[in-house]
Amino acid sequence: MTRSGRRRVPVLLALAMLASAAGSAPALPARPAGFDTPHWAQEPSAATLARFGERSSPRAEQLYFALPDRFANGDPGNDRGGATGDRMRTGFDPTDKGFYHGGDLRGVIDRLDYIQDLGTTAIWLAPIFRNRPVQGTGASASAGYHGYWITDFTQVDPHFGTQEDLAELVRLAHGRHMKVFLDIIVNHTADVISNGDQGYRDKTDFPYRDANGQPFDDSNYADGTRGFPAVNTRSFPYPPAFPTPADAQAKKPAWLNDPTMYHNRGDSTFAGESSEYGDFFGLDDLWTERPDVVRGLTRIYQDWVGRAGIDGYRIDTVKHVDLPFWPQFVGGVQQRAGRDFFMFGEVFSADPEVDATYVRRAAVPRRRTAARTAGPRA
Ligand SMILES: [Ca+2]
Ligand SMILES: [Ca+2]
Ligand SMILES: [Ca+2]
Repeated sequence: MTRSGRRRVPVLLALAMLASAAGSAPALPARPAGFDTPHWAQEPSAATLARFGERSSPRAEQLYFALPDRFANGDPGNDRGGATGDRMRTGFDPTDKGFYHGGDLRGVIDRLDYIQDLGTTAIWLAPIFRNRPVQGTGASASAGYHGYWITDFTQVDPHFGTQEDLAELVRLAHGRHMKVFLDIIVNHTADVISNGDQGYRDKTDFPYRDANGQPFDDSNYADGTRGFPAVNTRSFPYPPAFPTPADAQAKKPAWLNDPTMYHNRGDSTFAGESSEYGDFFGLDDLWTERPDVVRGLTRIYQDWVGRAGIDGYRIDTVKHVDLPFWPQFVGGVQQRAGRDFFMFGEVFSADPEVDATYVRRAAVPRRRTAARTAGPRA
């Protein structure tokens, strides 16, 4: 996800790297079963990490990133996503780069020859889950054509087609020995909740409060081993609210409509604590330290493994989620999908030490087959 919902070229970190010792880092939840043992005796230098990242493998994938809305329009019948009315309702306006242009999964299916001829071995689909069609008003209005403003995590967005279209795409790609990865988001949902944001409010000056009004530090519970305090809408620095009654039912699964499942601290300044706790330009930032949120998100993406037959996930905005979330999430998805289910993620940074943290300490898996040829084993 990028600012204002418009994509810049992301710095992508393939998390399919090897793990190292956590060193003196704070305790994290247990790594999923089978996670690799350390390969470095001590913390590797930035130069060592960078050299490792440059290695290539004959078994590496060549990914093609497809933004379905902008790739090809295979079915003009779904251009308005089943809605009627003007572009503020349908999101469709091919004359405006901030709105839907009509591309869909059928368009990707129809052009698999083209994609494969580029040398592609794996297709990375931008998020295909149902989005809020339009956010903002007036000149700042823009549509969810990019897919990063999800309201319903259980459905394919009707602008892009159906779950059957997705399954067909996966089946046909597999028939050509190409894999399909879905782009997923756990950091935030669409911007539905409003909280009177007047700037980020930090945990020191505005601690969370339990249902009895006692302050507590949520990070003490993030590894999932302790019961999370009872909270209510008065627990937050900004009391969350729904602008309309319809907004209170806008999301699926239903637990996402509980406003206490979000951080509610105002917009991120993209620095310090707010990088993990702040809203990404108003996008409702999930309380990923909370066990109910960890379980709910894990369940969502466990379910998609079975529904679509996909090969893995590309994970958005990894850097904006607390580290203890990841081993729990990864372990849960792999429990459903198997240990070879591949995941990689976006960490918007050019610093290899920052990037590597998410591989080495967050326990996002590598693929064993690739590591046999690419790993820095002595
Ligand atoms: Ca279409
Ligand atoms: Ca976050
Ligand atoms: Ca919001």
